Amino acid sequence: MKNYSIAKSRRLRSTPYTSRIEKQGVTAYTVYNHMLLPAAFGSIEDGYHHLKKYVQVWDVAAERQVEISGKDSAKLVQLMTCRDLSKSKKGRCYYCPIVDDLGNLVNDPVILKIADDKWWISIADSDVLFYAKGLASGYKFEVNIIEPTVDIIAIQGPKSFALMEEIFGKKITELKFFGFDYFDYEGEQHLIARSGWSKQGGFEAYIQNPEIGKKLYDKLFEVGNQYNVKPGCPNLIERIESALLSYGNDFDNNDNPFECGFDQYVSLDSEVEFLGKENLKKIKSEGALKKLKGVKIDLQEISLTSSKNIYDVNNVIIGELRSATYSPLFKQVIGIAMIKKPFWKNTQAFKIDINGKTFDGKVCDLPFI
Ligand code: THG
Repeated sequence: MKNYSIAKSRRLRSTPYTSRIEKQGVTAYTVYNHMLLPAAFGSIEDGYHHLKKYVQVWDVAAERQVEISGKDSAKLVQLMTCRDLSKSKKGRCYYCPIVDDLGNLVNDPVILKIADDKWWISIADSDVLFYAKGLASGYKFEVNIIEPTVDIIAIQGPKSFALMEEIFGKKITELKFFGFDYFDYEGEQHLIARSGWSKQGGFEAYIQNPEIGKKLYDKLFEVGNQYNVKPGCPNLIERIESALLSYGNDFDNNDNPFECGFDQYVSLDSEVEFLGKENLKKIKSEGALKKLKGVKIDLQEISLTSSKNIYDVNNVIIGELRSATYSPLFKQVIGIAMIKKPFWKNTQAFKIDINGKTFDGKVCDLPFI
């Protein structure tokens, strides 16, 4: 397949770290929230093995924040998510499906409760800012909605703990998963969470001062040298093996939370008010008609740029493959597919056509590991 370069412009926003990752050898970008998100530094498989063993520093500034503050901020944030946030605490992150009035998914952000009247919605790739502004206007909420200057650096991998402790001190190792606190660097306080889009452990530093951000970026490489630190990015292989879902790839606004396995984040029995609640109750009682599942295919490589139908032995379409990669762990192609009822059982065999050849596959549970 021929590859094309991406034409940069003001609209396709750079990050404070772009010049650094380009010096370090970024080889592919994707676009995320109208911003450059690195997609590869050479071989994705090499990056995968390195991420599982050492530590990587990622420019994930494209995980933009939608800041909602003011008297009605808690009401507006709750209106947008089906997860009950009534008992949420300051200093905690919450993985929250954002849904529309039909109960379909709009985004799957991490929501940070900064204060009782201030929230950061750390969004996946869709325009939550405008969704929030439209709702605030329609409901006449007293809120202020902005995209603040926040450019996240993720520090991921098993050696991230030692590296971060050296820079920020022992206190950072006491952070619980999905907790955050403030840490001093260059005379300013920085919000750092124990989170990130890998299952290899790590942190995300929400940097509000780009100049200090660049200094921290360089410092991570200076101190990280002894831990074999490398520049990296969300890794396709690692995230599929771990079943970290990607809005726009694995699911979108045509899917609801039950179809995507988000059942634990849908609080239908709570008192809280959110959009789509009645529709979600109806969908739940009727049962989902399709579900995201894992698949394993007898194939050694794949490059997926759109969804691909999969068929049973009678050539009936039973679903579509939405993300896929070769997995060094399973030594075959694995993927995430939306499978129709009643074909989503784990023994289901299927066929898929790739470049004019037919390959066999099997449906399995998510996550793979
Ligand atoms: N970090 C931050 N913002 C983000 C992402 C991130 N915004 C976009 C995107 N990633 C949002 N999607 C996800 C998906 C999964 C997780 C985080 C963000 C995740 N899930 C854990 C899991 O599945 O095990 C924990 C979920 C939980 O139980 O609460 O980490 O990565 N800042």
